[in-house]
Amino acid sequence: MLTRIDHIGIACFDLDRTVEFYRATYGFEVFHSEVNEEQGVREAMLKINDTGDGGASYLQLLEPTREDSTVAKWLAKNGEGVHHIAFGTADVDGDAAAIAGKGVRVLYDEPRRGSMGSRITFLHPKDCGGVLTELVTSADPSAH
Ligand code: CMX
Ligand code: CO
Repeated sequence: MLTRIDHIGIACFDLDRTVEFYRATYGFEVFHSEVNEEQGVREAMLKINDTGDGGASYLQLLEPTREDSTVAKWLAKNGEGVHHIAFGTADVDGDAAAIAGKGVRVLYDEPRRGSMGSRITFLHPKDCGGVLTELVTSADPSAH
């Protein structure tokens, strides 16, 4: 069951400049940052709020680390902006299978590693009304 908005992914050309915009404009601080080479991104997670199921909601600011990454390709076509939304679930495997059964393409056979040790998969934007949609199971069991 999808229980919350885990994060909104925002693509940018310059992560440090974008982090500074969110700090100076809204007062949001970086909760966590990492490089995910498999996804081809350098990212910063800004925690916006804790949620009733013990989880949290974040903004995920994404800068590509290589030209052939999905985010680099998207930025070249669209410029900076909202790249994807992510729903939180205790069971990414079960929810992905159930959604695939409804005819929506799930992009990975098995969930991959996401921010903070989470397990993630994606649904194809062309099957989701133009919205690239991610499913996330947090590494922290108290988040569910
Ligand atoms: N949102 C909405 N539509 C998108 C999109 C996005 N983020 N990315 C691509 N599309 C659309 C394109 O506009 C294009 O539509 P048209 O054919 O109408 O022009 C179509 O999907 C195909 O796009 P493409 O540019 O040819 O790109 P690919 O098919 O090579 O890749 C996708 C698209 C979704 C399979 C790829 O971006 C992907 O695998 N994404 C999942 C992984 C990811 O995004 N990782 C980065 C974030 C990591 C994280 O969150 O931790
Ligand atoms: Co994401």
